[in-house]
Amino acid sequence: MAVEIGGIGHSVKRKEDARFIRGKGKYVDDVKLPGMLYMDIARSPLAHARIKNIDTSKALKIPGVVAVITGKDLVPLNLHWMPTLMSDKQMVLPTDTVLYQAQEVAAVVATERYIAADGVDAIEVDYEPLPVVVDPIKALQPGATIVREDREQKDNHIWHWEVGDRAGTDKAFADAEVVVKQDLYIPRIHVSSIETCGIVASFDKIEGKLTVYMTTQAPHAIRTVIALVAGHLGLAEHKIRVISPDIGGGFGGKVPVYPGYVLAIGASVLTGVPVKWIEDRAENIQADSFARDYHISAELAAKKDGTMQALRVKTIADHGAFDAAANPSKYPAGLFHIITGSYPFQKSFVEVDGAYTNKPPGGIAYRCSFRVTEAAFTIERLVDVLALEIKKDPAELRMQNFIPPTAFPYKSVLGWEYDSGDYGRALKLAMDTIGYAELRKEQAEKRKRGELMGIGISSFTEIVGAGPSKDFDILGIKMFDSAEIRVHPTGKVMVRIGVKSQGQGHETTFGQIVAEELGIPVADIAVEEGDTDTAPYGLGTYASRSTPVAGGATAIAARKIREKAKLIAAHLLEANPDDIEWKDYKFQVKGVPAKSKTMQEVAFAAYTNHPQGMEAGLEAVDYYDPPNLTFPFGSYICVVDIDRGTGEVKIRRFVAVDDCGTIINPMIVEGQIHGGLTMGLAPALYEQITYDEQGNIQGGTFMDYLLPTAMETPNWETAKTTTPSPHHPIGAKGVGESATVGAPAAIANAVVDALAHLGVRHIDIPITPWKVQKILKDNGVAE
Ligand code: MCN
Ligand code: CUN
Repeated sequence: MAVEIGGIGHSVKRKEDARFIRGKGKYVDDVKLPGMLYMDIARSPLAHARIKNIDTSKALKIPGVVAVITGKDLVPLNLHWMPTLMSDKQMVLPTDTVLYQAQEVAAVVATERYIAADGVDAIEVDYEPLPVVVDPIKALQPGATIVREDREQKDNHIWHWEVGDRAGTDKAFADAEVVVKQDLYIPRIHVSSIETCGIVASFDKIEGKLTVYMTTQAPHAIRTVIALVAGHLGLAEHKIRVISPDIGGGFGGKVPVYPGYVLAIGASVLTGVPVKWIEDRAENIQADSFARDYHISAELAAKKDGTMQALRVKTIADHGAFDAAANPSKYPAGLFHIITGSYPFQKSFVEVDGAYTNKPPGGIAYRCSFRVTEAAFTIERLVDVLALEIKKDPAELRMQNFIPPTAFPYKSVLGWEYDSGDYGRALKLAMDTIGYAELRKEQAEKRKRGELMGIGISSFTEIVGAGPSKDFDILGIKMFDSAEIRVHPTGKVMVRIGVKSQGQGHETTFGQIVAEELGIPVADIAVEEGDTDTAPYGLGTYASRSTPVAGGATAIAARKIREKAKLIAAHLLEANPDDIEWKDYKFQVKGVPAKSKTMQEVAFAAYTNHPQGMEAGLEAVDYYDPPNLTFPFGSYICVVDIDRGTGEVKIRRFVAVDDCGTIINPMIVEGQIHGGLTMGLAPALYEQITYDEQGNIQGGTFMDYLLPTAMETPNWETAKTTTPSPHHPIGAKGVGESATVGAPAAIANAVVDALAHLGVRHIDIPITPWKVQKILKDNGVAE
C-alpha cells in the first residue's frame, strides 16, 4: 500500500527527470517568441574609470541593430540606478564612472544574437583610468581611493554589524587558561551553474502587460520589485507576470537582480517587442555576484582540559562596488552568528565590517544559507587549532564539548534557538563507519616512515528555513511561504507552491508530502511552481527554505483538505464525524475497517454528492510562517594522503553523516549531499577568484578557475541519523546546503592534520599543491 502511494520516506524516482534526461527541459533560452529581438551587453575593460564619451554611431549603422542603450538614455526614465536587495543601490548602466571590470556599460538590441554582439564590438568608449582599490583592508584605511563617490559618506565603509557581549567576552578571554587565535581568509568564489542567467521580456503595448521569463529563484519577489521600481512607467503588479521556467542550477547566484534583466525589460517596454538576453559563460563568471570573500580573525578561549568557553571574531567583508548581497534585511552579515556551531559557548562576540572595492558585487549566499559556510569553516577550523594547542584528539575534543542532546531546544549565546540535535551520535556513527581508531594507528605508523596522511573532522550545525517572518524579510517582504492544493473530482491533484526548484526535485518531493497526507498516489499529483499568475505568493527557493517553509505549508494545506474530506466521508458512510478515523490512508468508521472511503471517493463526492449546506469542491491554501528555523547538522570525516613530490592532496575516503530530520525522499537527499560535497571540495582545494592590483580578474575562465570534475571528485560515502524538527509539521529540516557548509573544514582539517607534526596550524583554502609543496620544501621533507 505505502509503496504505491509513494509518501514520505520513499525513494520515488524524480518526475522531472523524464524531461531533463531526454533534453526536453524548458529553459529561458528555449523560449522563442514571434518577432523577438536579442540583446548583448558592452562591458568595461577597466576596474575604475571615468567615462568621457560613448560613441554608438558605428554600432547603430550595422544592419540589424535596432537600438543601443546607454546610461544617459535611462536617466529620463529614472532607471539608471536600481535598488539592491541589501538597501544599497546599483548602477544599471553608468552615466559617468565604471566601478569594476566587466561592469555593464551599454546594451545593444538587434534582430539576431550575433548582430547584437557585433554591435557591442562597434561601441567606442573613451575611458580615463582612475586609481583602483581591490583589497578591502586597504580600502578601509584613511586616504584610500573612494569607490562610491555617489554616497554622502566619503569612505569605503558600508556598515558595521555586531552581536554578543563584547565586555563579557573580553573578560572571559582575559581570564582564560588557553587562548588560540587564527586568521583565515575565505576567498572569493563563483557559482558556476550549468545554465547562465537569462531573460525573455515581452511587453504587450495594447494590454499593458509585461511577461517575463527569467532565471530567478524568487519569481514573486521579482514581480513586486518590478512593480515598485517601474511603477512610474505604468507597470502595475497585476499586469506583470514572472515565469521562472526550468532552471539549470541556481545555488544562490540567481537570487540577485542583474542589470541585464532590467535592460531587457526596459528594451521590451520601449520597443513593444519581446527581447531576449542570455548571458555568456565569460560574462557569468566575470560580472555576476560573487560569494564569500571574508577576512576573518577568530579567537577561542578554553580551559586547559579543552572545555570551550568563549569565541571572539572580527571580520572584514568584501562586497565589491555595490552591496548586492542577498541577505535578509536585518542581517547584513547573513546568519554568520551561527558561528558558535555545535558548542555551548558561554560568551561570544562577533563583529563584521562591510567594505567597498573595485570588484563586482559580492556576498551572495553560494549554497550556504547566508554566510553559514564561512561560520562553519571558521569554528570547525578553530576547534582543530585548539586540539593541536592542548594536544588532544580532535574527535575527543568535540565529543567533550558538544551541546548535549538533552539541552535542546538550545538557546545559543548569540541568540539562535536550535530546534533539535544529537551531535555525539552523528560523530560516533561517522567514526565507526570510517574506522577512526584504526586510521589513527595507521597514521602514527606512516608518520614514522615519513609518509603524510591526515584525518579531518567537521561537526557542523546548519541553520536553514528563513522565516520566521518576524525576523526575516527581503526589502520589507516577509519571509513566509505558501501552498495551494486542489483535488479534482477524479482524485487527481494539482499542487502549486511559492518556491521554485532549480534542480532540487520539488515536483517529486512536494508531491510526496501531499501523497502521504491524502493517501493519493504520488503519480496522481502534479506540482507546479514558478509562474506568478498561478502560484500563491512565496519568497522563493534559497537558504534551503523550501522544505522547512513551503513544505510546512504543503502539509498544512493537505491537512485542511483532510479535515473537510472527513466530513464528506462521514456523510457518505452515514456516520458521525467523531466516529471517523484516518487510518491506512483511508477514512474508516472506528472499529469497523470494512466501512471505509478512500480520498478519491471523497473527492468525487465533493463535486457530485457533498452534504447539504457544505461548500462544494476540495481545495485549500496555506501561508505558513514557521515558528523557528531548522538546524540540520552533520559530522564529516575526511582522510587524505599527500604526495611528497608534488604536494598533491588525495582524498582517500570521505564519510558524511547528515541529519536533516524526517527525510521525504532518501534518494533525492543523497543526491543533494553528493552535489553539496563536491561544491565543498571545490573551494577547499581548487576554486578561487583573485584580482591583480589594477582590478583585472585572474580567474575569469574555466582555464583558470578550477571546477572539480569527476576525476577530482572522490567516492562520497554517506550515512544518516534522524533527529526530527519538533516544530515542523512533518519534522523535516532543510538539507540542500549542508554538505557545502560542512565539507571544506573536514578537508582543510585533514590536510593540516597530515602536516601538523611539521608545525603547520593552518593553510588558507584553496589548498593547492603549490602551497603544500612549499611547506614540504621549507621543512625539508619534499621528495
Ligand atoms: N528533502 C527531503 N527531505 C528533507 C529535506 C529535503 O526529501 N528532510 C528534499 C526536498 O524536498 C527537496 C530537496 O531535498 O527536493 C532540497 O530541499 P531543501 O533542503 O528544502 O532545499 P531547497 O529545495 O530549498 O533548495 C535550495 C538549496 C539551496 S539554497 C541551494 S544553494 C542549492 C540546493 O538547494 N541549489 C541547488 N541544491 C541544489 N540542487 C540542484 N540540483 N540545483 C541547485 O541550484
Ligand atoms: Cu545559500 S544559496 Mo541557496 O540559498 O540558493
